[in-house]
Amino acid sequence: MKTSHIANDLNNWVEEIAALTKPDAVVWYEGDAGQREELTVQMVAEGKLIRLNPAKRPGSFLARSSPEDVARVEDRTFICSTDPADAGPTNNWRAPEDMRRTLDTAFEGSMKGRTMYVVPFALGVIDGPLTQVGVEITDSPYVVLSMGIMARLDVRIRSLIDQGCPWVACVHSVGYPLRDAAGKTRADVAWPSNETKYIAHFPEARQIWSFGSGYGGNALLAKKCFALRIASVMAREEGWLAEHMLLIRITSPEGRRFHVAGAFPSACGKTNLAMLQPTIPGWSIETIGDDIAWLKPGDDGRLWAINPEAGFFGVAPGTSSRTNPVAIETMKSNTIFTNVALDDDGDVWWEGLTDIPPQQLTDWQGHPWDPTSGKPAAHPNSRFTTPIDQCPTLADDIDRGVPIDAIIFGGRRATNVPLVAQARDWSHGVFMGATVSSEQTAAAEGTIGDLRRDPFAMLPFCGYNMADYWRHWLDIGTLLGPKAPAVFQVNWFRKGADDNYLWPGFGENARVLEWIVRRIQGIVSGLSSPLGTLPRTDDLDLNGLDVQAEDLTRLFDIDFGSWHDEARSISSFFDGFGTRLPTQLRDELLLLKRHISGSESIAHDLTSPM
Ligand code: OXD
Ligand code: MN
Repeated sequence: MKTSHIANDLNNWVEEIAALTKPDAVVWYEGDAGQREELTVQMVAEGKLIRLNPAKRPGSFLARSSPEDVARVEDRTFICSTDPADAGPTNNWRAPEDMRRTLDTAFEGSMKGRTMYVVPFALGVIDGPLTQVGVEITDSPYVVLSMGIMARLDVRIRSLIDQGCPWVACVHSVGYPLRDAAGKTRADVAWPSNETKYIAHFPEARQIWSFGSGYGGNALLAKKCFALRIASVMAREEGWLAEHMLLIRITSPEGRRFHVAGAFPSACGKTNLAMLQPTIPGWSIETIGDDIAWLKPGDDGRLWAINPEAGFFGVAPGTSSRTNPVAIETMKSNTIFTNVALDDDGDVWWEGLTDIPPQQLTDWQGHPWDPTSGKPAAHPNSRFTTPIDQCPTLADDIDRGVPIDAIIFGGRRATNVPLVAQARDWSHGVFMGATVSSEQTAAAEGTIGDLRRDPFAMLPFCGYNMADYWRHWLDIGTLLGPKAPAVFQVNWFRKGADDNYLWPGFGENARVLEWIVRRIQGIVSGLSSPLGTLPRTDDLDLNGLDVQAEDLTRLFDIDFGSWHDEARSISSFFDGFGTRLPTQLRDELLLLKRHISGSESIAHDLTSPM
């Protein structure tokens, strides 16, 4: 068998992958609760899962990964398009034939001594307007259980495929066979993985091959690999958008509903925003999704969106009943925790969950935790994997999608970027998205604190040339015309001279969302600035909020000197895309440069609300 096989017939494909990887058994896993229970019992017996105290955390488990397999591996993530230019300068490209040869060798016998699971899944509800299906083959029971939470498993998917429904073939192996070619056996370990890792995408063949890692972002192939990288390619061809965006419904005190999609780089509080509890009276927020949105122009000319996922794979540290009570409620049961600490009551803990850690803790690697060691008890990228239907703020009536009123771009910026600004128009909005940048966190590699440009929060997730992706966004805007959503940029993370955050964040971010909604309605005016339309401070509801006047000023301050540097950095970032960069984005940059070098005042009143 060769990996170049284009998957058509599901059963043949399963046989071919089994012939390549040589598992001891092949098991179909289609969401049966009894089978799930059996698998957890087996994994507990094998030391691969720890059952948490059922009185405290029913139906929940802790998994501990090997210390080398704790995050996405961007330098081992490949886009294997025929033409390297189609992968573009922001992706690692490998020639498809080279990568297939490499994978043939890596996967040869990689499942010896193991069970190969076949997991058909849907992204979106079966029969939903934007739903796609796929099949993941994996030798990791942890992946099987997690896929059962994150995607929709259903026996009907197999028949859909048999009837000709297109599907994405996803092959995953932890790369730790229990028998080698000579027949020599070795014992299993709690978290098998391989030093060598490949997360390979074949956009033209619509295939994903992942080897060597069990970590969610590398191994739950429905998520980043399919729902973003492969789906972004499908979306461009088919006229829709696959985005790294949360989705929420905001209801105003008058009972009007607004739907907002938001792109934020990894670990910028996206899950918190998706589950935000407004502090301002009369407003409510319902959750639709916390990580990925698929959006498509509808028959009515508006942009409609779904969350293709069925669960949350959230970062645990920092999540508490103060920062995100909804997430805490959601993960009370039926949750798989990975790399968090364990208390002596059989429950979980992580930094930030409580101010004072419990007396006795076992750290994420299974050792007694010494609070004076300076090491965290939970890994900074430790996770909870939990079903979305346990979320108390989950919106109902969303299976057919929701019409999007606003798109928000955010990043983690200590300086320069104001608390909120509205794009002048769609092109300016695409420019805002294309220039999103964030200080690094633990979800990806890189030096923590470094600034990285993360256009549309899609830098590690766009399956094709980023410049073509921007063009696609511009084209979608042209198609939507006046029905296009309004576009905003936000930054909850701006700091003052004393290094403290200027804005309280969390539930108080509803005050910014309120302004956004009032802008959409056209009932508040703004101040035009080189960075877009800023709020007049009088229009922000700051009742009951302890923000000093000078901090408020700093939140919207535009330092022309820093913006000269920022424009230079954007310019060199854009240069990397050569002639594929859409001219509209070059024009936006020129406009920015002109605005910041002009003698105009920083902000001036807009006479009319819009
Ligand atoms: C995630 C990420 O895990 O964006 O959602 O890295
Ligand atoms: Mn994400």
